[in-house]
Amino acid sequence: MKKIQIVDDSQSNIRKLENLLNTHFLVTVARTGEEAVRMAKENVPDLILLEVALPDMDGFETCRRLKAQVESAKIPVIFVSSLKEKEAVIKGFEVGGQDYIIKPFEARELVLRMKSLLKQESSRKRLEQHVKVLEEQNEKLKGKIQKVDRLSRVDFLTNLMNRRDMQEKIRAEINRSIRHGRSFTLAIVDIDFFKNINDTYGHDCGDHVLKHFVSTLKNSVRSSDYVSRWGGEEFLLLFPETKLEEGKRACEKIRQKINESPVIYKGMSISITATFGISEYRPSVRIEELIKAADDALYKGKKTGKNQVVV
Ligand code: GH3
Ligand code: MG
Ligand code: MG
Ligand code: MG
Repeated sequence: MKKIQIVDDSQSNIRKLENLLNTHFLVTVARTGEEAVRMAKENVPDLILLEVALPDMDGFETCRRLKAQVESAKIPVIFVSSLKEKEAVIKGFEVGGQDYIIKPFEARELVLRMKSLLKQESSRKRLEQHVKVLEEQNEKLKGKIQKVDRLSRVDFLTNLMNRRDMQEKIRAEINRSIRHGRSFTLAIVDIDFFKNINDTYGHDCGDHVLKHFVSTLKNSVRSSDYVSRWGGEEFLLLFPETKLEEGKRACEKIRQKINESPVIYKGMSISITATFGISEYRPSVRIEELIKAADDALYKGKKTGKNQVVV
């Protein structure tokens, strides 16, 4: 049953309305404007029948307050008043009323107007609910998309950014260099004789070595540098705003650190080395050329003894 709040201080009016509405609605009564505002907040009726002439504040002021209070802001208000001047009717709508009925009113007309407003209000609430559900679904989807996006950028074994994400990073770095006229350096690092490790100690050990290698890499670069898994046992390092010589020094430091930190696996100590190929970004060089230059340097390093940094 819909809840109707009558706001009136005349006992005969109240009785008349109650008799008319009691069978179809749950009726409550407020006798002053103040009481109406308080009851609407606590009870939240579906519709308010508001007399304009009230003992404390008039119905217009009461309506203003009802509309300014969150709990009652959306409750439809029908003014029921003996004021039949146009100005009064206009004011009723201006303060936020949904309808205005002039006394003496036709009982059937009042009930029909009430039903029409209640129906509108029900559809509005349904729509509001629907929008809420859609918004919630939207939020969930956004979360899922973010997760998928993250998964598509992160390497599962090492938690590093993967090749795809690094390629975007390099492109962004190229654009930054073009804007600011600064260069940057990248290096491709490849673990030496890694196949031997897998063949000798097994694939799990290989995985363990990769993770250890990655933590050495991450601990050796600056927080502004980027480390990615480029392929199986190949990693691409990006040094923003770094010239070739500086990048070379950084790689040399990392190379030594790798050399000096053997991997412990099941009580065994396994020494590893890595070869670095580096290239510096130069204006108007394309990403493919930049990466190929590092790759060529790496190849040269592998051909000429490994465990070195080659430009
Ligand atoms: P080089 O010194 O010339 O770099 O030789 P290499 O043996 O390191 O390189 P090669 O390219 O011949 O072999 C790389 C091996 O890395 C082959 C592949 O099975 C292994 N590998 C690639 N990804 C993974 C991985 O995720 N885990 C393990 N355990 N091995 C991997
Ligand atoms: Mg190889
Ligand atoms: Mg290798
Ligand atoms: Mg390789």
